[in-house]
Amino acid sequence: MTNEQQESLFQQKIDNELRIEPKDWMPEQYRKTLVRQISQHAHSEIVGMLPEGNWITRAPSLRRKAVLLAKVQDEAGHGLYLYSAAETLGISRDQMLDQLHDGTAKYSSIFNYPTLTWADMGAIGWLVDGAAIMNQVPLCRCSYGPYSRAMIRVCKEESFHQRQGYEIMLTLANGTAIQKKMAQDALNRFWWPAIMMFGPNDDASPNSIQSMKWKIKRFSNDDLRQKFIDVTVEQANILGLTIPDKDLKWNEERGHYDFGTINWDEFWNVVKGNGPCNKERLAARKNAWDNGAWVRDAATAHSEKRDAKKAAISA
Ligand code: BYC
Repeated sequence: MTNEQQESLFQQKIDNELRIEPKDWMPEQYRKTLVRQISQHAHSEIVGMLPEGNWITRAPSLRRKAVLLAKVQDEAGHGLYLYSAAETLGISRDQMLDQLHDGTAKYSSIFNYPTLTWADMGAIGWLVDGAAIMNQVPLCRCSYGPYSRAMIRVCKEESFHQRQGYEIMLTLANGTAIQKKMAQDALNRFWWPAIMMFGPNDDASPNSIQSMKWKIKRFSNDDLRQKFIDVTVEQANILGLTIPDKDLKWNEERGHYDFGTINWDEFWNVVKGNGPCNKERLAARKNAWDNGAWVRDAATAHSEKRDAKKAAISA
Protein backbone atom coordinates (compact mmCIF):
# COMPACT_ATOMS: atom_id res chain seq x y z
CA MET A 1 0.00 0.00 0.00
CA THR A 2 1.31 3.48 -0.79
CA ASN A 3 1.72 6.11 1.87
CA GLU A 4 -1.23 8.10 0.46
CA GLN A 5 -3.49 5.04 0.60
CA GLN A 6 -2.47 4.42 4.20
CA GLU A 7 -3.16 8.04 5.10
CA SER A 8 -6.52 7.96 3.43
CA LEU A 9 -7.53 4.77 5.29
CA PHE A 10 -6.28 6.30 8.52
CA GLN A 11 -8.38 9.44 8.00
CA GLN A 12 -11.42 7.33 7.08
CA LYS A 13 -11.10 5.47 10.36
CA ILE A 14 -11.03 8.75 12.23
CA ASP A 15 -13.98 10.14 10.28
CA ASN A 16 -15.91 6.99 11.19
CA GLU A 17 -15.19 7.58 14.87
CA LEU A 18 -12.98 4.50 15.19
CA ARG A 19 -10.09 4.69 17.67
CA ILE A 20 -6.45 4.50 16.61
CA GLU A 21 -4.55 1.97 18.73
CA PRO A 22 -0.77 1.82 19.42
CA LYS A 23 0.05 -0.87 16.84
CA ASP A 24 -2.08 0.68 14.05
CA TRP A 25 -0.42 2.55 11.21
CA MET A 26 -0.38 6.31 11.84
CA PRO A 27 1.26 9.32 10.15
CA GLU A 28 4.48 10.33 11.87
CA GLN A 29 3.08 13.81 12.49
CA TYR A 30 0.03 12.35 14.29
CA ARG A 31 2.36 10.38 16.56
CA LYS A 32 4.51 13.46 17.23
CA THR A 33 1.51 15.68 17.95
CA LEU A 34 0.18 13.17 20.46
CA VAL A 35 3.54 12.71 22.15
CA ARG A 36 3.78 16.51 22.46
CA GLN A 37 0.27 17.00 23.82
CA ILE A 38 0.07 13.95 26.10
CA SER A 39 3.54 14.46 27.59
CA GLN A 40 2.85 18.16 28.18
CA HIS A 41 -0.45 17.20 29.76
CA ALA A 42 1.35 14.68 32.02
CA HIS A 43 3.95 17.29 33.00
CA SER A 44 1.15 19.74 33.83
CA GLU A 45 -0.38 17.23 36.22
CA ILE A 46 2.90 16.63 38.01
CA VAL A 47 4.00 20.27 38.13
CA GLY A 48 0.41 21.11 39.11
CA MET A 49 0.91 19.24 42.37
CA LEU A 50 3.37 21.90 43.55
CA PRO A 51 1.18 25.00 44.07
CA GLU A 52 -1.38 22.97 46.03
CA GLY A 53 1.22 20.83 47.81
CA ASN A 54 2.35 24.14 49.29
CA TRP A 55 -0.84 24.26 51.41
CA ILE A 56 -1.18 20.66 52.66
CA THR A 57 0.59 21.37 55.95
CA ARG A 58 -1.35 24.61 56.41
CA ALA A 59 -4.89 23.44 55.61
CA PRO A 60 -7.30 24.97 58.16
CA SER A 61 -8.78 21.66 59.43
CA LEU A 62 -8.17 17.93 59.38
CA ARG A 63 -11.01 17.49 56.86
CA ARG A 64 -9.59 20.12 54.51
CA LYS A 65 -6.15 18.56 54.83
CA ALA A 66 -7.40 15.04 54.02
CA VAL A 67 -9.33 16.29 50.99
CA LEU A 68 -6.44 18.37 49.65
CA LEU A 69 -4.01 15.51 50.17
CA ALA A 70 -6.31 13.18 48.20
CA LYS A 71 -6.64 15.73 45.41
CA VAL A 72 -2.89 16.23 45.06
CA GLN A 73 -2.39 12.45 45.03
CA ASP A 74 -5.01 12.22 42.27
CA GLU A 75 -2.91 14.63 40.18
CA ALA A 76 0.08 12.31 40.56
CA GLY A 77 -2.12 9.44 39.36
CA HIS A 78 -3.24 11.49 36.33
CA GLY A 79 0.40 12.12 35.48
CA LEU A 80 1.11 8.40 35.64
CA TYR A 81 -1.82 7.38 33.38
CA LEU A 82 -0.77 10.04 30.90
CA TYR A 83 2.93 9.12 30.88
CA SER A 84 1.83 5.51 30.27
CA ALA A 85 -0.45 6.59 27.41
CA ALA A 86 2.43 8.54 25.83
CA GLU A 87 4.78 5.56 26.22
CA THR A 88 2.53 3.55 23.88
CA LEU A 89 3.71 5.96 21.15
CA GLY A 90 7.34 4.89 21.46
CA ILE A 91 8.82 7.47 23.82
CA SER A 92 10.13 6.51 27.25
CA ARG A 93 9.24 8.20 30.52
CA ASP A 94 12.91 9.11 31.03
CA GLN A 95 12.98 10.88 27.65
CA MET A 96 9.81 12.81 28.49
CA LEU A 97 11.20 13.87 31.86
CA ASP A 98 14.47 14.95 30.24
CA GLN A 99 12.43 17.18 27.93
CA LEU A 100 10.62 18.70 30.91
CA HIS A 101 13.84 19.27 32.82
CA ASP A 102 15.73 20.83 29.88
CA GLY A 103 12.79 23.10 29.01
CA THR A 104 11.99 21.61 25.58
CA ALA A 105 8.59 20.33 26.75
CA LYS A 106 6.01 22.78 28.03
CA TYR A 107 3.53 22.44 30.88
CA SER A 108 0.42 24.48 31.55
CA SER A 109 1.06 28.20 32.12
CA ILE A 110 -1.33 28.23 35.09
CA PHE A 111 1.08 26.45 37.42
CA ASN A 112 3.61 29.26 37.25
CA TYR A 113 1.53 31.47 39.53
CA PRO A 114 2.05 31.45 43.30
CA THR A 115 -0.50 30.25 45.87
CA LEU A 116 -0.51 33.02 48.45
CA THR A 117 -3.49 32.24 50.72
CA TRP A 118 -5.77 29.31 51.61
CA ALA A 119 -8.44 30.81 49.32
CA ASP A 120 -6.14 29.99 46.39
CA MET A 121 -6.93 26.29 47.04
CA GLY A 122 -10.58 27.18 46.46
CA ALA A 123 -9.86 29.25 43.36
CA ILE A 124 -7.64 26.56 41.85
CA GLY A 125 -10.19 23.80 42.39
CA TRP A 126 -13.05 25.93 41.11
CA LEU A 127 -11.35 27.69 38.19
CA VAL A 128 -8.30 25.63 37.22
CA ASP A 129 -9.94 22.23 37.58
CA GLY A 130 -13.11 23.74 36.11
CA ALA A 131 -11.17 24.87 33.03
CA ALA A 132 -9.43 21.49 32.92
CA ILE A 133 -12.79 19.66 32.83
CA MET A 134 -14.06 21.86 30.03
CA ASN A 135 -10.92 21.08 28.01
CA GLN A 136 -10.62 17.40 28.97
CA VAL A 137 -14.16 16.01 28.69
CA PRO A 138 -13.90 16.24 24.87
CA LEU A 139 -10.53 14.47 25.11
CA CYS A 140 -12.44 11.36 26.33
CA ARG A 141 -13.48 11.13 22.64
CA CYS A 142 -9.97 11.77 21.30
CA SER A 143 -9.12 9.56 18.32
CA TYR A 144 -6.15 7.93 20.06
CA GLY A 145 -7.45 5.01 22.17
CA PRO A 146 -5.02 5.02 25.13
CA TYR A 147 -5.33 8.81 25.63
CA SER A 148 -9.12 8.78 25.37
CA ARG A 149 -9.43 5.94 27.89
CA ALA A 150 -7.04 7.59 30.36
CA MET A 151 -9.11 10.76 30.18
CA ILE A 152 -12.31 9.05 31.34
CA ARG A 153 -10.98 8.41 34.83
CA VAL A 154 -9.12 11.72 34.93
CA CYS A 155 -12.35 13.60 34.21
CA LYS A 156 -14.28 11.79 36.94
CA GLU A 157 -11.64 12.83 39.45
CA GLU A 158 -11.41 16.39 38.08
CA SER A 159 -15.10 16.77 38.70
CA PHE A 160 -14.61 16.02 42.43
CA HIS A 161 -11.69 18.47 42.42
CA GLN A 162 -13.81 21.24 40.95
CA ARG A 163 -16.53 20.70 43.55
CA GLN A 164 -14.12 20.69 46.48
CA GLY A 165 -12.68 24.00 45.23
CA TYR A 166 -16.10 25.54 44.78
CA GLU A 167 -17.09 24.40 48.28
CA ILE A 168 -14.02 26.14 49.75
CA MET A 169 -15.00 29.32 47.89
CA LEU A 170 -18.63 29.02 49.06
CA THR A 171 -17.55 28.63 52.68
CA LEU A 172 -15.22 31.64 52.47
CA ALA A 173 -17.71 33.77 50.55
CA ASN A 174 -20.34 33.13 53.25
CA GLY A 175 -17.86 33.57 56.09
CA THR A 176 -16.49 36.71 57.76
CA ALA A 177 -15.78 39.90 55.80
CA ILE A 178 -12.06 39.03 55.84
CA GLN A 179 -12.73 35.52 54.48
CA LYS A 180 -14.92 36.91 51.70
CA LYS A 181 -12.18 39.40 50.83
CA MET A 182 -9.67 36.56 50.67
CA ALA A 183 -11.93 34.64 48.26
CA GLN A 184 -12.36 37.74 46.08
CA ASP A 185 -8.60 38.33 46.05
CA ALA A 186 -7.96 34.72 44.93
CA LEU A 187 -10.56 35.11 42.15
CA ASN A 188 -8.90 38.38 41.09
CA ARG A 189 -5.51 36.72 40.77
CA PHE A 190 -6.58 33.41 39.17
CA TRP A 191 -9.30 34.53 36.76
CA TRP A 192 -7.18 35.69 33.84
CA PRO A 193 -4.52 32.96 34.14
CA ALA A 194 -7.39 30.38 34.13
CA ILE A 195 -8.81 31.93 30.96
CA MET A 196 -5.35 31.68 29.38
CA MET A 197 -5.17 27.92 30.09
CA PHE A 198 -7.17 27.29 26.90
CA GLY A 199 -4.24 28.48 24.83
CA PRO A 200 -3.87 31.19 22.18
CA ASN A 201 -6.80 32.48 20.12
CA ASP A 202 -7.76 30.17 17.26
CA ASP A 203 -6.11 32.38 14.65
CA ALA A 204 -2.82 32.21 16.60
CA SER A 205 -2.99 28.47 17.33
CA PRO A 206 -0.68 26.67 14.89
CA ASN A 207 -1.72 23.14 15.94
CA SER A 208 -5.50 23.44 16.08
CA ILE A 209 -6.58 22.88 12.47
CA GLN A 210 -4.66 19.63 12.03
CA SER A 211 -5.47 18.39 15.55
CA MET A 212 -9.18 18.95 14.90
CA LYS A 213 -9.02 17.14 11.58
CA TRP A 214 -7.43 14.20 13.39
CA LYS A 215 -10.03 14.52 16.18
CA ILE A 216 -7.36 14.86 18.81
CA LYS A 217 -9.08 18.14 19.63
CA ARG A 218 -12.88 18.27 19.29
CA PHE A 219 -13.37 21.98 19.99
CA SER A 220 -11.17 24.97 19.32
CA ASN A 221 -9.35 26.89 22.07
CA ASP A 222 -11.73 29.86 21.76
CA ASP A 223 -14.89 27.72 21.80
CA LEU A 224 -13.82 25.99 25.00
CA ARG A 225 -12.79 29.29 26.60
CA GLN A 226 -16.21 30.77 25.79
CA LYS A 227 -18.05 27.74 27.22
CA PHE A 228 -15.99 28.00 30.41
CA ILE A 229 -16.71 31.70 30.83
CA ASP A 230 -20.43 31.20 30.23
CA VAL A 231 -20.80 28.60 33.00
CA THR A 232 -18.37 30.20 35.44
CA VAL A 233 -19.99 33.65 35.49
CA GLU A 234 -23.17 32.08 36.88
CA GLN A 235 -21.15 30.26 39.54
CA ALA A 236 -19.45 33.53 40.59
CA ASN A 237 -22.88 35.14 40.94
CA ILE A 238 -23.96 32.41 43.36
CA LEU A 239 -20.81 33.06 45.39
CA GLY A 240 -21.54 36.79 45.42
CA LEU A 241 -18.05 37.47 44.03
CA THR A 242 -17.11 39.77 41.17
CA ILE A 243 -15.16 38.56 38.14
CA PRO A 244 -12.31 41.02 37.51
CA ASP A 245 -13.33 41.98 33.98
CA LYS A 246 -15.17 45.26 33.44
CA ASP A 247 -16.04 44.25 29.88
CA LEU A 248 -17.84 41.05 30.91
CA LYS A 249 -21.41 41.39 29.65
CA TRP A 250 -24.17 39.07 28.44
CA ASN A 251 -24.62 39.37 24.68
CA GLU A 252 -28.21 38.49 23.86
CA GLU A 253 -27.52 38.23 20.14
CA ARG A 254 -24.60 35.82 20.49
CA GLY A 255 -26.12 33.95 23.43
CA HIS A 256 -22.76 34.20 25.20
CA TYR A 257 -20.88 36.50 27.54
CA ASP A 258 -18.59 39.05 25.90
CA PHE A 259 -15.34 39.47 27.77
CA GLY A 260 -12.30 41.75 27.88
CA THR A 261 -8.99 41.46 26.08
CA ILE A 262 -6.60 38.77 27.24
CA ASN A 263 -3.06 39.90 28.01
CA TRP A 264 -1.25 37.69 25.49
CA ASP A 265 2.10 39.27 26.32
CA GLU A 266 1.72 37.93 29.85
CA PHE A 267 0.69 34.50 28.51
CA TRP A 268 3.67 34.11 26.16
CA ASN A 269 6.03 35.45 28.76
CA VAL A 270 4.89 32.73 31.18
CA VAL A 271 4.99 30.04 28.45
CA LYS A 272 8.55 31.08 27.59
CA GLY A 273 9.68 30.47 31.17
CA ASN A 274 9.52 33.98 32.64
CA GLY A 275 6.40 33.72 34.82
CA PRO A 276 6.45 34.40 38.56
CA CYS A 277 7.26 30.77 39.54
CA ASN A 278 8.70 29.03 36.42
CA LYS A 279 12.20 28.70 37.82
CA GLU A 280 10.99 27.55 41.23
CA ARG A 281 8.67 24.90 39.71
CA LEU A 282 11.34 23.45 37.43
CA ALA A 283 13.92 23.45 40.23
CA ALA A 284 11.46 21.56 42.49
CA ARG A 285 10.86 18.92 39.78
CA LYS A 286 14.57 18.46 39.06
CA ASN A 287 15.27 18.19 42.75
CA ALA A 288 12.56 15.52 43.15
CA TRP A 289 14.06 13.61 40.21
CA ASP A 290 17.59 13.75 41.66
CA ASN A 291 16.42 12.80 45.15
CA GLY A 292 14.48 9.86 43.72
CA ALA A 293 17.54 8.33 42.05
CA TRP A 294 18.06 5.82 44.87
CA VAL A 295 14.43 4.60 44.56
CA ARG A 296 14.84 4.01 40.81
CA ASP A 297 18.17 2.25 41.40
CA ALA A 298 16.67 0.05 44.12
CA ALA A 299 13.66 -0.87 41.94
CA THR A 300 15.96 -1.76 39.01
CA ALA A 301 18.24 -3.86 41.25
CA HIS A 302 15.20 -5.65 42.71
CA SER A 303 13.76 -6.46 39.31
CA GLU A 304 17.14 -7.70 38.02
CA LYS A 305 17.46 -9.94 41.10
CA ARG A 306 13.94 -11.32 40.55
CA ASP A 307 14.65 -12.02 36.85
CA ALA A 308 17.94 -13.76 37.74
CA LYS A 309 16.13 -15.94 40.32
CA LYS A 310 13.44 -16.89 37.78
CA ALA A 311 16.10 -17.72 35.17
CA ALA A 312 17.98 -19.89 37.71
CA ILE A 313 14.80 -21.83 38.59
CA SER A 314 13.83 -22.49 34.96
CA ALA A 315 17.43 -23.44 33.98
N1 BYC B 1 0.31 26.71 28.76
O1 BYC B 1 -1.40 25.49 18.80
P1 BYC B 1 -1.81 25.54 20.24
C1 BYC B 1 -4.72 20.28 34.97
C2 BYC B 1 1.32 26.08 23.80
S1 BYC B 1 -3.49 20.00 33.85
C3 BYC B 1 1.49 26.44 28.17
O2 BYC B 1 -3.19 25.98 20.53
P2 BYC B 1 -2.46 22.84 21.09
C4 BYC B 1 -4.50 20.24 36.40
C5 BYC B 1 1.10 24.79 23.03
O3 BYC B 1 1.61 23.67 23.73
C6 BYC B 1 -3.90 21.12 32.53
N2 BYC B 1 1.63 26.27 26.83
O4 BYC B 1 -1.51 24.11 20.91
C7 BYC B 1 -3.36 19.65 36.95
C8 BYC B 1 1.83 25.11 21.75
O5 BYC B 1 3.24 24.97 21.92
P3 BYC B 1 4.06 23.70 21.33
C9 BYC B 1 -3.19 20.81 31.27
C10 BYC B 1 0.48 26.39 26.11
O6 BYC B 1 -1.64 21.75 21.66
C11 BYC B 1 -3.14 19.71 38.32
C12 BYC B 1 1.60 26.60 21.56
O7 BYC B 1 1.25 27.11 22.84
N3 BYC B 1 -4.14 20.37 30.28
O8 BYC B 1 -5.72 20.61 34.50
O9 BYC B 1 -3.24 22.56 19.86
C13 BYC B 1 -4.02 20.39 39.17
C14 BYC B 1 0.49 26.90 20.58
O10 BYC B 1 -0.79 26.46 21.06
C15 BYC B 1 -0.76 26.66 26.68
C16 BYC B 1 -3.73 19.83 29.11
O11 BYC B 1 -2.55 19.69 28.88
C17 BYC B 1 -0.83 26.84 28.07
N4 BYC B 1 -1.96 27.13 28.71
O12 BYC B 1 -3.52 23.32 22.19
C18 BYC B 1 -5.15 20.96 38.63
C19 BYC B 1 -4.83 19.36 28.19
N5 BYC B 1 -1.68 26.72 25.69
O13 BYC B 1 3.58 22.49 22.11
C20 BYC B 1 -5.42 20.89 37.25
C21 BYC B 1 -4.33 18.76 26.92
C22 BYC B 1 -1.03 26.48 24.54
O14 BYC B 1 3.68 23.58 19.88
N6 BYC B 1 -3.81 19.75 26.01
N7 BYC B 1 0.26 26.30 24.79
O15 BYC B 1 5.50 24.01 21.59
C23 BYC B 1 -4.57 20.47 25.15
O16 BYC B 1 -5.78 20.37 25.15
C24 BYC B 1 -3.87 21.37 24.18
O17 BYC B 1 -2.52 20.97 24.12
C25 BYC B 1 -3.97 22.87 24.52
C26 BYC B 1 -3.13 23.67 23.50
C27 BYC B 1 -5.42 23.33 24.42
C28 BYC B 1 -3.44 23.18 25.93
